[in-house]
Formats: sequence, structure tokens, C-alpha cells
Amino acid sequence: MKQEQDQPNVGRDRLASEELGAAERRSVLEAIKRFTIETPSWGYGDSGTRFKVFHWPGAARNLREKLADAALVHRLTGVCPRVAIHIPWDKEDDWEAVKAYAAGLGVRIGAVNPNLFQDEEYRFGSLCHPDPAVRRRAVQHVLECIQIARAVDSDTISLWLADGTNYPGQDDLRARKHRLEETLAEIYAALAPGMRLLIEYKFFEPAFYHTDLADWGMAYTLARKLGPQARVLVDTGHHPQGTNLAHIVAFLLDEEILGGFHFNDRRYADDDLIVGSQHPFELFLVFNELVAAASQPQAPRIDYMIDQSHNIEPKIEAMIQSVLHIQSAYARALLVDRQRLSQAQAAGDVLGAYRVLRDAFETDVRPLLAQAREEMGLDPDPIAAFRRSGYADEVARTRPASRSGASGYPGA
Ligand code: RM4
Ligand code: MN
Ligand code: MN
Repeated sequence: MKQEQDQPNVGRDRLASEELGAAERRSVLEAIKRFTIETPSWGYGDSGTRFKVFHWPGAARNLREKLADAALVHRLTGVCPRVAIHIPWDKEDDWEAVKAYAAGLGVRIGAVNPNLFQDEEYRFGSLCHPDPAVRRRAVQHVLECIQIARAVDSDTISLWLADGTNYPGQDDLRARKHRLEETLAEIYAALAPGMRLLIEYKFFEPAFYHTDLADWGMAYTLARKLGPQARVLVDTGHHPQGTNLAHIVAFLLDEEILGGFHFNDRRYADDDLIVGSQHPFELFLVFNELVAAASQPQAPRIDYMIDQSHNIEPKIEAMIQSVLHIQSAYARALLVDRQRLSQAQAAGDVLGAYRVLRDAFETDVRPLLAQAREEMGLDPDPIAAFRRSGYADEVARTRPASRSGASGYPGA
């Protein structure tokens, strides 16, 4: 097999060398500026683990405050114009007013996330519950979320199902699947034209014997049966250890069924840590697949959302850090030398191909990201700008700790 003779083993930095032409550099910069990320309302409120919710001074206590914090993240990064909401945690009476308030801050509402796991009735599930009355209640709640989405001009319902069982024999697994198909069909039929239903899967928790939507294959099967408005949502923390995320993403992209992401990082389970903080190479490999597929003629719409629950860390800064890590992964993936990669693949040059990816991954993209931000009229260092702004101190002063939790976490 032909080896790379022309490549010193110190690696290639396409940014530092003259290799990346002006036109390619420009197109990478423009892609970085266009790439938007949706942040979650619940990431700005107090949240934690089942052991303890530590209060963060100034953490947002209601939807208005969450939107204000999210708008600040957008002002500092320039790429977070949408905020996902969670019902009932963010429930309000006047959605017109919410829409106007968000618009006044320069953001808008993104995905509407129904809550199918916190009612007493949901002990044995929601859309899969054996009792038709509970299933009806769950369907009604999602239908209400569809109405809310319409009211705030959102076109996305992001559905995560906590349903499952804890013990073998607890319920009939196939009957539960049939109930789910029936309830989802009713929900799907109620979607407004052009509205998307993103179906999120998770292999465990809160149920431990089985989860009704355990993996991407199940989400895929149901999305296909429902129709083109249903898509699969990949939450990066919802797989068993060692699962190859990039492969799942490539497969779903190729099947034109990938609808969006919930980004977060994890070490053991659904840890909801800062995106890219634990496994940055894995995040890069996911973006490598996305960038590779984006060059196809029919590039699909993918919604890039963060789903994090901050426990000990400051909420806003954690969110900005996640956005920066996503941008780094994306920028590096844009720098992959795809021509060299396919040449190495065709030649069976295993390590040559690996090094093409590694070179992009090890490239310092901070100057490029700083340039993109400066071109957008932003501070090149959003974290430093946030720390300088005095916002954290101000909200710590003006937002006394609330006794009732707006985030939905017990004790928050
Ligand atoms: C779940 C799942 C959902 C999120 C809830 C709060 O683990 O990731 O997307 O809405 O947590
Ligand atoms: Mn999620
Ligand atoms: Mn999760």
C-alpha cells in the first residue's frame, strides 16, 4: 500500500500553513458564522442530581429570567438565537406576551418540550401506560404543547419519553409498543403543516428494566411509520458506554431521518455535563460526519440544541463554554482535508486516513473563531466578555432565591 511520503510526522496544520487558500478560509468563516445553536431554558435555572440541588446565586427563576440569560448568551456568542422551552416548567398564560418579550431581547422560542414524567399518574408510563385514561392525559398534554408551539411560532416538538418498566413481567412489552404507536399517531396527526416531531430515545432511566424508546433504531422505526414530519433526535448522553455516536449519526443522516441533537457530555450515564468537556474527540467525529453529509446536494435540516443540567457550575458561563466547544468541534470538522481523506481511504492507508482527521482535530481553531466573532461585531472571547460584564453579580443581587422550583427539579 502507498504510504504518505510527503507528510512529515509532526502533522499538518492547514490553518498555519499556506495550504488553506483564502477562498476556503472564507467559506469556513462564513459557515462558522451561520451555524446556530439552541440553548435550553432549563439550563439557566437551578438543577442538580437526585442527591442535592445546589442553589446558584442569581440562577433564573422563571421563563422571563431564563430568556434574559439566554439572550445574553446570544449577544455574547452571536449564534444562539433560539431557546427551547419545557412545559409545564415554563408555562405562562399569555404566549403572545412571551413571544414579544423574547423578540424584544433578540431571541425566539425554539423547540417545545412536553413533560411526560412528573405527574403522579405517570408512575407506570405516559403514552404507553396500560390505563387509557392516563394515555389520554399524556396525549392531551402533547397536544397542548403543539398549541403552545403554534402560539410562539415554533415549528418543533421535541419528545422525550420516560416510559419503561423496572421489572421483568411488569407489563406486556409488545402491548406497550402498540399503545405508543397509537398515541404517537394521534399526536402526529395534530402537528401543524411543516411542524416537526423530534423523537428522542434513551436506553435507561428513570426506568431500569426496559425503556419503551430505548435506542435510535426504535426511534427510527416509529418516525418512519409516522411520516416525514417525524425525525430522530440524538441526545449524546443517552447511549451505553462505548457506543459509536459518529456511526449512528452517519447512518441516520444517510437515511435522511436525523432531525436534531441534544448536546451534552457524559462520563458514566446521562451526566448532562458541558458539551465536549469529557470526550472532545468524539464530539469532533460527530461533526466530521455532519460536515461530510452537509456537502451532499440535499442537506437536511438539523437542529443543534444543548440539553444540559448544571449542578455545581455557574449556569450562564457553562452554557457559553458549551457553545464554544461546539463551535470548536464544528470548525475543526470544516478543516478536514476531505480529498486527502478519500485518497487515503481508497488506498487502504489506515493510519494516513486517521491522521487526516487527527490533524484537523489538533488544529488550534481559536484564532479562526475569534476572527469570525470579530467579523460579527462581537468580543473574540465571550467568556472574558461575560466575566467583565458584571451580569452575574447583578442577577445574584436582584434575583433572590425562590422557594418553589421553576426548573422542575425537586427541591430546586
Ligand atoms: C431527559 C431528556 C430530555 C430532557 C429531560 C429534562 O433526560 O434528555 O431531553 O428534556 O431530561
Ligand atoms: Mn435530551
Ligand atoms: Mn438526558
